[in-house]
Amino acid sequence: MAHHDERTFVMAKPDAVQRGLIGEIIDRLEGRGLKLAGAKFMQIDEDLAHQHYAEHEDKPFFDELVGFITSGPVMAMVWEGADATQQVRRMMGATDPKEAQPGTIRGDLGLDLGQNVIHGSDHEDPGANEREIELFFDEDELVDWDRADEPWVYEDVSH
Ligand code: D4T
Repeated sequence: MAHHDERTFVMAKPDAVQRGLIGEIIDRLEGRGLKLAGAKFMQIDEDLAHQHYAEHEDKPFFDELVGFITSGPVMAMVWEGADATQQVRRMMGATDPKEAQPGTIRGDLGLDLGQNVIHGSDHEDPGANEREIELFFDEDELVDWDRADEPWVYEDVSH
């Protein structure tokens, strides 16, 4: 099962929460066959926002970014599955929803770069998924379980 247990950090951003899109986001990831390993409905404070977006500290949009991500509650989640990090990024679509393909989460649900619905760990940044999970979750907040339909998602899991 080892190759099915990659974990990635996903967040329904404040715009998604305010627009009632938490369920739709979960629905898409769950329907794909990914497994929810942790979830936390929470308010991000200034300090956590700075840590999460540390790589953007010098960018002109940094203050706006921190203001947005702390502007209301978010749904922080950990999802698990084969190639989970890259597959979630593909499902999210391009960073700017105006450029994101129809069929992707941002391409179907957003129109503005500054309010782009969802965050997922960058698969091109090695270790980003584990770093972000650690930033938002204690290990004992993550649940290790088997989804009943795993044999129907992965052909090498026996029935
Ligand atoms: P996140 O990190 O939110 O999942 O988005 P991406 O990984 O797809 O994109 P990113 O790190 O390059 O950007 C982080 C975040 O900043 C916002 N943003 C970005 C912005 O408001 N103005 C900008 O010019 C850019 C490039 C959108 C996502």
